[in-house]
Amino acid sequence: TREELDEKAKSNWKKHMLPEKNDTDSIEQDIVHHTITTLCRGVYNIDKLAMYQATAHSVRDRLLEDWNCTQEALHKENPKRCYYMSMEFLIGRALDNALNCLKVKKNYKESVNNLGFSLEDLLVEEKDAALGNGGLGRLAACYMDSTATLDYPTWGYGLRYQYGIFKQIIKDGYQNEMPDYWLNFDNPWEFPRTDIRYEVRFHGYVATKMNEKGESRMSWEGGDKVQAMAYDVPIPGFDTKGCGNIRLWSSKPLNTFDFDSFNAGDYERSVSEQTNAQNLTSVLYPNDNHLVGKELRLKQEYFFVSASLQDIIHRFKRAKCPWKDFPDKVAVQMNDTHPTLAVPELQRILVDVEGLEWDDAWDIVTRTFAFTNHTVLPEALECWSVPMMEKILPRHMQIIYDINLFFLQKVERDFSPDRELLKRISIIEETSPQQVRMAYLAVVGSHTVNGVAALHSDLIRKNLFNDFVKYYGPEKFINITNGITPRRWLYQSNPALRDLITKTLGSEDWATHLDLLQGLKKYADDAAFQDAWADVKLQNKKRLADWIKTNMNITVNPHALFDIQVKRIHEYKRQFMNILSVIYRYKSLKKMSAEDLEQQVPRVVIFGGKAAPGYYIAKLVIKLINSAADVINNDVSIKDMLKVVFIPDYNVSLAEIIVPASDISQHISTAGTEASGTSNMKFVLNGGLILGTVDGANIEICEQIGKENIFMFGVLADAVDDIRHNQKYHGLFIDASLQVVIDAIQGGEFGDPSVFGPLINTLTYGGDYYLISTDFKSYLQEHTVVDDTFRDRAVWNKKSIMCTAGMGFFSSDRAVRTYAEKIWKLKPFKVGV
Ligand code: H53
Repeated sequence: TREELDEKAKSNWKKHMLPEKNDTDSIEQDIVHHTITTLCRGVYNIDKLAMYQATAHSVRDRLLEDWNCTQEALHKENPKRCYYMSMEFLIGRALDNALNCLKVKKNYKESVNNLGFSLEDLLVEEKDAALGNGGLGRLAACYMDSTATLDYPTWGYGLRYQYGIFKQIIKDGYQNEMPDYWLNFDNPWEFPRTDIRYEVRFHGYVATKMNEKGESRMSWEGGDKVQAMAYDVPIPGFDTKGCGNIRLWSSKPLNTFDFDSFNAGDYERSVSEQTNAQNLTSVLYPNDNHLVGKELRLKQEYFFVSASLQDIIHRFKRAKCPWKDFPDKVAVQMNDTHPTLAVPELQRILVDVEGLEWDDAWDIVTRTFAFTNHTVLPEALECWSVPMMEKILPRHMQIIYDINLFFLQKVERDFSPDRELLKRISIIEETSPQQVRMAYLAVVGSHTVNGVAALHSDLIRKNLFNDFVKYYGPEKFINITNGITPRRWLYQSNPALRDLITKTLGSEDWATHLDLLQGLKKYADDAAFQDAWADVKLQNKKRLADWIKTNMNITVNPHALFDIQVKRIHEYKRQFMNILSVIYRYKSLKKMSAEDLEQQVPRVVIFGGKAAPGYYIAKLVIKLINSAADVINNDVSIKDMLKVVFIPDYNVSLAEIIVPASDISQHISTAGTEASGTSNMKFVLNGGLILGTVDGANIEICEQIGKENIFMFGVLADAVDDIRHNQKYHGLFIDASLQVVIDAIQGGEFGDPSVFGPLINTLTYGGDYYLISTDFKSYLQEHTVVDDTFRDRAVWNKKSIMCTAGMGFFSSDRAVRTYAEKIWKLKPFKVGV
């Protein structure tokens, strides 16, 4: 280590540790240097991809400088740190973001030009880092951006999947999945740490052993071991010398060889076991808000927490602090229940390995962890079968039983001996086989539990965790409404609006102090400003229209109303209701006289999103959208008054083009089902209006921007249970407008109706769990209000400006600051000042 070097050597190091220069000449030199040395290429065979790689490497050099500077300072000062544990990080592309953060984009543009390329062309060469499914993973990425920007000493921990979320291909209107082998070309944004490796055990048995103090301790022995190797992904902060990090674990076979198999002449077997070990982190499970209780997934979860905790403890031990100080040095945020095994794992390490007493260990555990709940959907709540846990993690299962026993004893003693209550609140569900309720384990193992929007936090306090609220008291259950990073979701993705805002407000400070957008309000009625604002929107719609033309060969009119719903395809998000309303509109247009048709507001309805590969109904929704699009887009009689586009393979980099182009975006989940939603925030930040239900963060967006600037409809969350109950006992009421649409589908207007039978059945025979028939009429009415409002462009433009102006609250900077103050008890740690 550096401490061991002599003074002369140290000064030699210092002499050569010079900061990178950011003038165009130095940048060009660096790009050429990387072309030759890193890529082994030259001017004779450079192409766009290679040029992107060389450029990315030169930017990475600049980032790593900040990375090292930050980590060195942290190492020396050893402040309290936070670790954000998440099975998903949906980061997207890194180059543009890094250039903006480092404030070197302008010079890079020029340098790349001087070398015969265009920076815009290079940016699209980068593959998305798509290590996530949807909202949960993207939220983690936004939070990492904010912790870095605000200089909070925070690291993300996750898994380095070799296959990220699948590529979606649409064939005959159906979704097909293709693997996303995103590491095929070298990935300049990760740094392999070949020296940082930990062993992770599975299976085996529990034995009793004497520890050094002569006490009897349980010990987890035998089984199979896999190695976790670290890859670091630097996370630049915006306009700060500080640089954050996400450490991703990749499974590798142990270097030891299975000599038993080898001696038995079974060379193939010993190699295949090594391959199995490697496969552990191969693939991201492609389900969003839905648990598929696969053994490999459970192993991934344990592998992830085991490696991360070993790493955290290794760092903690360097400072030689006593164990009781652990929670003063370490805060761990569990992003949903996926990392919950960290609770019994830390307890195991403290008791079995470190020799602490159970109660002392448990005190440390519960002062360390906090838990974010992101869903109330029953199918998304993780429950693992006890027999599977016993097989894979025998010692953890014992510990979970003990945690549960001590917890129930306390509840019984201090609160209530009610058997029913004890059964309800138990971490173990007495089904056959028994199940471990991971959300309950997370609550019991954490000091603070938070929901992700006001309504959602209320609902979990009232329903999912109600017994826990009564037992622990309400203080433990707080709300922190989600946020998004304004850097990626406005500064980077909407340069035209960025420049207009900056010019109007007189500085770029809004990018780190989003409340400053309030300053736009005073221009909301200014005609010239409205025109400039509308012009930006039109440019962005043209950019999207061009993308659609180039990639899908569909022509859309950029002056039409762009109506967008992009998100995972899920029944609760009700893309089905959207396409049903589109069909209704189509049928209405077809009935109109030529004069009436002329008077309509032309619409382009855009969908995008992936369905989990095993989610049959969601895949039928995609098929229906595409079948309807086929008919509608080719019907000349409606004179281009309606177009339908399903954009394939929706991902972060597509979102960056789609979001700035909306007039309306739809967030129409059944009330009480969408915990927060975050794309709603992105659209409104970019001056798009919302058509939405009274659900998730829509409600708070409405409060912030004013109810006159949002289109809301539908029943409220607290009515949903009664409506479902009534439907069950009295049957559904299908409105005439909905019946028209069902008849059209069943009559074969959009192809073979038998294909859509199961989908229609979810409404008619299936009980309409997501209340489409209940909300359909008010949904159609609100669509009419949208059309009427759009006709008056001055009114619309004002609303659009007020939308952006009111979005300060939804910055992920605000969210992260609240986490740091209320949960992590963390202070910013500024370097290089
Ligand atoms: O998390 C987002 C929320 C959104 C919620 C989503 C989510 C997942 O993407 C996956 C699992 C899960 O439990 C929740 O559905 O409403 O905005 C971030 O909090």
